[in-house]
Amino acid sequence: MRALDLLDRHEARWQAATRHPFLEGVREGTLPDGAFEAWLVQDYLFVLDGLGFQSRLIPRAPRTDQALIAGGLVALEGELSWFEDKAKERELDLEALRHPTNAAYREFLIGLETEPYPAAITALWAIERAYLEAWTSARPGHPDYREFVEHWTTPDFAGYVSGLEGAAGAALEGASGGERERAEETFLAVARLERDFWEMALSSEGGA
Ligand code: MP5
Repeated sequence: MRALDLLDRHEARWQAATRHPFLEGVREGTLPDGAFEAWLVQDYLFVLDGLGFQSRLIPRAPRTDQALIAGGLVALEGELSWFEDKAKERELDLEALRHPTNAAYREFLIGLETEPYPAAITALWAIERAYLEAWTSARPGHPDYREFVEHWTTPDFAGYVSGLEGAAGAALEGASGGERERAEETFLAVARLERDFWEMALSSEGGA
């Protein structure tokens, strides 16, 4: 099973994760008041949780994948500072509570630590690929949000996602049947959590 096969096998659920009225609102500038701010604050907290997940993945990754994941980790740390700047510009308080949807995503990330490596790297690829596709669908983005659209659609970011695709593909190639099943389940969980994250933001209950 290649990582890309998962996208074909679960096309409808992947679409729901990466095409959403929230993203149309980003493109058209028609988001309800507070929705973008709710997303921004919650996503900052998500990235903090991602930093933990990704740092714990490095020691158990094969040597061939460690530089890729470590590079992603450094980028995540830079992204946190970027979020802090953006929050300041918009006068948003990042000391918010996690919305239950975000808390569920955090629990999922923590649970990945006990999943086999092929499932964990498939999940990381799916998380990043979801954002690449989602923000691409919002291109070029309303001027109020354009820099966010650009952030997750750069050639560098697309290159990182394809590096993860290669790593996930190689891990799945050598995986047992049981490990592949776990990878497919984690992929589906990412699709569901990503869709729920947009729903959370659009309902503006993100705690901003
Ligand atoms: C990403 C994110 C992308 N920031 N938020 C969610 C809910 N899903 C995926 O991850 P990164 O590490 O910010 O590129």
